[in-house]
Amino acid sequence: MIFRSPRPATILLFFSVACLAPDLSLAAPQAAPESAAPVVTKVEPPNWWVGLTPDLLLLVSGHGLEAVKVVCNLPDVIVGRTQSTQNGEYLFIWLKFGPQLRSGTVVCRATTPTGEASLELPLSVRQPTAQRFHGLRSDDVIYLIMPDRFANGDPANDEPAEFPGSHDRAKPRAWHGGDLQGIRDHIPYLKDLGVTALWLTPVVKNGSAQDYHGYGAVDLYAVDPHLGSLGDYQSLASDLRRQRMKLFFDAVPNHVGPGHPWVAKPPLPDWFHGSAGRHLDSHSPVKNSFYGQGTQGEAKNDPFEALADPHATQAMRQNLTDGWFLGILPDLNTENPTVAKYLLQNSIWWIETAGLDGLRVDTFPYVSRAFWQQWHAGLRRIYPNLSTIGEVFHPDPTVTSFFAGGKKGWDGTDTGLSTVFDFPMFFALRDVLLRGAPAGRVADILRRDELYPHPDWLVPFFSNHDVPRIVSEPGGSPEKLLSALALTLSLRGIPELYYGDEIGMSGGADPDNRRDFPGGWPGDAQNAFTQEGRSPQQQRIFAAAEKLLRLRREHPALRTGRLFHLFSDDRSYVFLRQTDDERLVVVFNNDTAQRILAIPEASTPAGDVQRVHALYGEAFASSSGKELRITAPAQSVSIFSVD
Ligand SMILES: [Ca+2]
Ligand SMILES: [Ca+2]
Repeated sequence: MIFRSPRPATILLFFSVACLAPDLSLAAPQAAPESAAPVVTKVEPPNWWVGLTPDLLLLVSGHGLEAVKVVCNLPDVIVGRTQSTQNGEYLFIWLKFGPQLRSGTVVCRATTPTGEASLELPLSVRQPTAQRFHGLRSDDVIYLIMPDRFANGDPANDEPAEFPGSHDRAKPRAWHGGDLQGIRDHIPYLKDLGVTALWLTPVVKNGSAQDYHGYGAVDLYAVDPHLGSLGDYQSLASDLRRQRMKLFFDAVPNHVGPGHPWVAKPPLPDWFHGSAGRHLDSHSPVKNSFYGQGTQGEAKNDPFEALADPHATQAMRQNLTDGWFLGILPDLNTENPTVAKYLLQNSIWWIETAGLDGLRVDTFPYVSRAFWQQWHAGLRRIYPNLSTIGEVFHPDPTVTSFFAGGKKGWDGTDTGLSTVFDFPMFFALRDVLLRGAPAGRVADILRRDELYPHPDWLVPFFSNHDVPRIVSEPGGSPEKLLSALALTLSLRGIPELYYGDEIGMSGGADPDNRRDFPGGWPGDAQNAFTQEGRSPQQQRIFAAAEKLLRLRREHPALRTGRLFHLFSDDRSYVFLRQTDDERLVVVFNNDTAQRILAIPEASTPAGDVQRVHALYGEAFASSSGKELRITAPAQSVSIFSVD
């Protein structure tokens, strides 16, 4: 998660609202009299599965939980040890499962000096796994949705009773009413468009009237009531599965929201890095010019250089990994084994509950690499094919590749992460298209692919929920958007698109880049989910996106072909994708005028061309036998097959 350049007033408002918002679902119990009988208000995780893990850590909330003895009713559920904390407001129970464990409800009784409390843990048989937990493949295209802003399928949940005043479509930082049902209703639209995997920003319960974005969790085991129920989330997942589409969950092990009940009462004294009153700020002292880099360019990034740098001191890294994000978001102490176990179980619970195919992992560099290694090992023991995609918001491939799994870094640690978003390509595309950087910058990013164990798994993109829409950036235009779209869908990797870019939605910096999809709300003046509802401009962009996605499905070279540079300079970049069966040439002209290119074929995979066949775009190309002659319109991308 990134909050781009928030104004101080915004932070203050966010902070104060979040802190003041009561969490009614888990109202902190009032201090109980010494003699009061123990009470259980919550058990995390709320349920589990037979045969999934050999043991389980329960975090029980309530009061008077000064257990002296905990006994469970099933012989194959063994209480290993227990720990009562916060004057009996939490009770940790370490359970071990025997080999004969069967489904059913475990009932455990905690005896305390003042009485007895019982808690239940339903254990179920796992759903068949064959159609679940598939992970990403090269034929996938990811579509990012902010559920509050996509479609309102259920107006009844727009303003849940426990969040009065939270819904107002006129306010860009309020909840707008989009929900999981709205996404379910538009699966046919997404299927027809040609995307195959949905990444939703966090659906977990958030605590403040401004947390429509989902990154301020107050309950890691609940769906936010604005979005629907856990059942709605499971239904969305199974609807997608029926369409052979995939679902990615946005995991945030780095932090919770300021309104989480843990902040006032941590389950352990070192549950967080620091406390609400005393903590580091994620803002690092290496920002700006430590490495001799200026702050030129519009796009900003976080200073992760120190993490990838074997010569950096602990002091240079500590703010990043242990600081509270922006000084606001409570940073979980992922070095504490109990916290780490809680977070691993939480991820397993969501994956198992919904049959997820993968996780998009927020603020990846802000968590210690040792944690990631352990977390991934725990996930892969159960889900060997699951994909994880890390957010490493940085333009330098030497930094982003440091966090990709499959190799050890200077610290001897392999994070286990499947892949990362291709932020260096994002920065390059924006700089080339909007800020006059040489077109060859695209090739310059690609030449560093050797740094990644799996460059073919990189996730190229040109837009997401943390950056202005490309059409609304200075220098932006529908033509620049179309170039970005065509490049993202024809470069190597598994591309990601941001909802609304397929119709050229506009929007500046957060939260303006999160406008409601037109037609997602009953009574909207326009319905861009349908062809008749789209303006000619929207339809032109939509048709291009649909066609590019279809070409990607029809031509394996666009998905898995080897990529060769054919030509690159300040204004143009031409590359070839090749499989055993086909060769495709992609021509990107960033010039403001038409351009004629003559590209030598000798000693390139573009040699021996007999025929050139246009697949996409308005360029004209032919082969003389010695060179490809291409006439490329101003600001365009075109694709040819050659044989
Ligand atoms: Ca709704
Ligand atoms: Ca952290």
